[in-house]
Amino acid sequence: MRITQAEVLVSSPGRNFVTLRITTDDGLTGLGDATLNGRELAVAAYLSEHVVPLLIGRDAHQIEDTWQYLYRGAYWRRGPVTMASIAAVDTALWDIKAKAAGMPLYQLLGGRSREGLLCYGHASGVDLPELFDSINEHLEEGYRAIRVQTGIPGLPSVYGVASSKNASAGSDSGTDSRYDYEPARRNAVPVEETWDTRAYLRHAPTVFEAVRNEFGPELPLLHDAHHRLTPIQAAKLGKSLEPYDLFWLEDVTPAENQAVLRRVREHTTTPLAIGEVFNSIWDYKQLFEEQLIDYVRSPVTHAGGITALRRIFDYAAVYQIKSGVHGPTDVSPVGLAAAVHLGIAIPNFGIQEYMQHSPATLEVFRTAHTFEDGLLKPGEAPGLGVEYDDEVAGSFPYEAAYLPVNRLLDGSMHDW
Ligand code: KDG
Ligand code: MG
Repeated sequence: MRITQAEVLVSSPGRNFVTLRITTDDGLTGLGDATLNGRELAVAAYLSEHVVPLLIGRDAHQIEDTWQYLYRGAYWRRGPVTMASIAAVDTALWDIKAKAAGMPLYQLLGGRSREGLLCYGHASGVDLPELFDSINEHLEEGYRAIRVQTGIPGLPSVYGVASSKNASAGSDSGTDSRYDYEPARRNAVPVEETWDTRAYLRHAPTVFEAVRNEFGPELPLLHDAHHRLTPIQAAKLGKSLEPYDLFWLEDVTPAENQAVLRRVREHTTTPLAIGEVFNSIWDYKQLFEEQLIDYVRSPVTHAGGITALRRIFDYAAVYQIKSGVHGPTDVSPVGLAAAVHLGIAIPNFGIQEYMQHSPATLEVFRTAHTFEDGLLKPGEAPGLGVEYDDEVAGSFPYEAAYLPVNRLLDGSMHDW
């Protein structure tokens, strides 16, 4: 089965997506997600200029060899642009292989290990009443685990927190107003936000205390610190949140310097999740071998595809570390479907992030996976179970959009 065509599809239904579609000589097609939020066109160019020409004529069944060819053959290994490109090829080839077998992809990955994937949703509020409303809405929708982010007194806005319910931001682009902080604003340059770590460290424990008082001890709660703390600040936060029994605390430090996580671990038993900006198994080596984290955040889209992420999960399992795959709306429905098929099969599944895609996105990407009673299920369609509608996509052209950047109150740039 030879590859005859590979198309790079860029569309913006609610937000920007880069999708690779591979076609074979027997007419099968496969999809892969290559979306890199705020840097989408770099991946599109890498694919169309440097990868697509190498794919034509290759045996679509040789997934591992193609992965090695693109990884080792580039000479310039790793990096988000390269690994998102390889991920898209790898995912599309798994989609094709499963369609050729007439099976949903998870069957080729070893079959079902569970009925569905426990998911967490993004609850947020500028203050406690709005946060509680948001948690209640998520619980009514079936979510059984909740990420909690709130406004911080003194700061005009905080990333990860929807603007006040009365605001209309987001509704014009067909996005869910609960998630109006993502997609990033469609601006020529990023929006600049301000940040005050001391105010955050004072406020966060009071929020979790209030949430536990209102919702009780059972509900799994998660929190994302978005890489903004020093090691000792991270240690302090983990310690101060211990009474509220978090499922995890995410991205406490930038984590490029992995050894600093030792300091955090020395001080707190709050479980740690890291890795949404990592792109290779090597990024996890020290974190795994010293057991410095509890959950792996990489998505299929940014870690080199199903082949590579499966390898990362197997390596993690040796250290009793579990999956906690990144699932914001900038991972496309194709990337999410890949995570669902992988998550249903692996032994060390932990939790799946599930931030729902907008209706506009789901008009372009028709998906077989479902969300029932708080669990994501892959469906039984052959392959990944995602169809891309070119006609609808044509009405959503690319628009430049950026995540915000972050400055301290004195104006200096801070970690995102
Ligand atoms: O592209 C960046 C977003 O996906 C990221 O900010 C979302 O941190 C995030 C999360 O945990 O979903
Ligand atoms: Mg995160």
